[in-house]
Amino acid sequence: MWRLKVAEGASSWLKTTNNHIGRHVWEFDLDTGSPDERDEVERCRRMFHANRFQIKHSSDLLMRIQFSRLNPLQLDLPVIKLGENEEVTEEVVVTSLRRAISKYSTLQTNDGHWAGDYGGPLFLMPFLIITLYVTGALNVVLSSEHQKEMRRYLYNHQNKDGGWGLHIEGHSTMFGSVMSYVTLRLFGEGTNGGDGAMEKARDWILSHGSATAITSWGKMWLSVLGVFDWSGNNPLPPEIWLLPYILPIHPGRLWCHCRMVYLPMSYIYGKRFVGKITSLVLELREELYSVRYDRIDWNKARNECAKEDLYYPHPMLQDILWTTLQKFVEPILMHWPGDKLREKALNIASHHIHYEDENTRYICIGPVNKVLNMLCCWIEDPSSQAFKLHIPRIYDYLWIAEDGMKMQGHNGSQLWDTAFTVQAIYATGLVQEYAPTLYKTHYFINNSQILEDSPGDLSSWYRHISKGAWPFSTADQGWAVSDCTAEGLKAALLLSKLPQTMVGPSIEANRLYDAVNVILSLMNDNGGFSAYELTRSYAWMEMINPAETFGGIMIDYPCVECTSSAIQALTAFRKLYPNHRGRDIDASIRKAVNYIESIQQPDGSWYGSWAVCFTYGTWFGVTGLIAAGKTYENNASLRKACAFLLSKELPSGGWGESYLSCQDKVYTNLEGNRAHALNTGWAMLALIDAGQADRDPKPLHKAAKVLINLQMENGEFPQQEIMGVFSQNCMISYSQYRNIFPIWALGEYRCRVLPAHKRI
Ligand code: LAN
Repeated sequence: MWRLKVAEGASSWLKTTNNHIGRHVWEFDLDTGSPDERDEVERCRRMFHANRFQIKHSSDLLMRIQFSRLNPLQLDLPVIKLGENEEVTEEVVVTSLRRAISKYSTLQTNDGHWAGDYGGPLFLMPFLIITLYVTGALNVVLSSEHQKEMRRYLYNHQNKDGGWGLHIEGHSTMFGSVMSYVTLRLFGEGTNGGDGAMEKARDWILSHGSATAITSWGKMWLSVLGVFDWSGNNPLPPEIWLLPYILPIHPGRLWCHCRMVYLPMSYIYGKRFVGKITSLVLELREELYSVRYDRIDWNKARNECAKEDLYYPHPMLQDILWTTLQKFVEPILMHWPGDKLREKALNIASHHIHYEDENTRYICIGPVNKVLNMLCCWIEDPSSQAFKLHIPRIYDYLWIAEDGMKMQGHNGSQLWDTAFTVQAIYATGLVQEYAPTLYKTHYFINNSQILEDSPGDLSSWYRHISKGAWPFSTADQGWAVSDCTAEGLKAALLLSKLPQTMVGPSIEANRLYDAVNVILSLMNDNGGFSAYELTRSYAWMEMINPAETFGGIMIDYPCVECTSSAIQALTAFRKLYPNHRGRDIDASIRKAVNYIESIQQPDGSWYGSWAVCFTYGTWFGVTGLIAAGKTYENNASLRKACAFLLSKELPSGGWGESYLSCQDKVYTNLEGNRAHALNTGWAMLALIDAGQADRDPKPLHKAAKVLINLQMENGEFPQQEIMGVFSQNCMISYSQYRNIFPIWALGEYRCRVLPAHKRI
């Protein structure tokens, strides 16, 4: 049976700053699990498979089965379903909340966080598998059980038309299809495997332009594998790292994710690395194209891209740039004496790669640079320590659910979910009852703060300060994020208001000051906050964004979420510590408020960058302004925002926003106008904060009823459509949200709407 292990790391190859707090890893153990338990797991797998075209999101049932055996829950509370004419009463809400929080508490890990599926994108596992294949480590790193579950995952997420999407809910794309097909082949599937699934996949690929039409990231990975010629790639010269920092295109000025992904890519490109040409590689060369491999026009292939994949079409400028580099610059850098410069550039790239590896304890900033860096370490020296140190951290990214094993978009969302959970439980007014849960969250938050800056001269590594920040996942991952710091700080401050006998010792003031320092340091001149660093270059850099499937990746853009979180954290801090940097804080809040108002859409909404989309963004816009002391009565932005949200409420009383909202930047309901618990929760939280209860509580009553009726028999809320997003076009799972936001919204409803209702 698969078992989730938490806060463990037995290998001497694993480095940690905090005893692995926050780390969760699945291990296969033949000897564990009763026959009952195994049957239950099998049943869940069969159910997922049978419904896979209707329900694409798994519900983390393997983890739930494990936890329900570990922490059985006997609840003597009635399951409530409200009829059309029934009112939501205090008793109903409290019962629903108790059922929800009690169940959710049983899913908490011993170190105080919530583990869960952070999958969604379908291109990540193929990157890993190609890396493992070319380094010869596939069967060393992944047991046959791992591989079986990964195959299951791939087949489960194949679309009806035979292709695969960019993410689990997306339409088929060349990128998703070729990468998944190749991965299945590397796992040993035959061309006619999977009951016709492989043939269908190949048909999809060949009838949509074949693998020459894959996106640039796909081209790069296929080249590594040896099934695409490097000359069919647009240049990624590592020499860009030798340019002076003053230039806006210097990589040190890019969004850290973009920088960290293109860094190892440029190393691999500079080396034109190709894995061993095996017989399987030769077969793939035949399978992926409609013409013979040696007849492919690679120069033409450089700029080909299937229309299904094209989210961000290259402007002409890019074509000119790449062609110039390809025709005139690369030939110089490939031969003496130009190759001396290449060597120097590769050396510098290698330094930056090792710096990133070491300072994330080989987890890296994300899944893409994790495997790229690992590959670079191997290319540099197959028997290197660095490569070996990468291996145990692969498992930090793998997650198994009833749909199979996947590579996640991050090594988890531990801190983020825990910080929200604290606020959600706090909002319900039931903190006394859930003190043990809060105690553990406190321990986790306390032990997940980043206590040091990255080593060395920060500016020469293009790093911002991180001492006092909170990360998105774990302290070992170590990258500071502005809003994770803000939400971490908010949670720490709330917990510090509760008796220490109940929730454990508070975090010392000095460490909170450090967090405030990080937040203040991250405000841009325009008052906006971006995610990881200050915005270091210009939006026009997007013109040279080479990734056809992703938008807005070149620089760290300020966004409403991060700015609002910063305001909320700073105002909460100012209340408790009025004497610490009061003037800086006031000035910062004032500017941040202006920024938020300036980016409001004409219809009153805000556009969220990290979840779907207008309900999420508007929740942040509203809560930011309210925290800064604005009110519905004195602030036109808030009035417009409320009108916007109310205009999108469905006849049923909920909200349900499709992921298409992100792609198209136009508010789009879910198919069939279904309500989604998350959009409903966000809209409720915004409206309640903006005083809707005092004006007209009816829309809130209806919304609360929708949430209560969505609640399942076991107390949890259902996993509905995928709601997280990044780079405008790729969806990502936030598996704890399904409980966090309904709890939070019903909590606020209980404490702020029902009493107001009595007053009216
Ligand atoms: C995340 C996850 C968390 C997210 C929030 C904290 C929710 C947000 O408010 C700020 C941005 C941040 C930290 C974020 C940035 C982009 C990430 C890291 C991700 C969405 C998780 C995966 C994604 C990463 C870029 C995926 C790799 C793909 C590339 C296109 C480089």
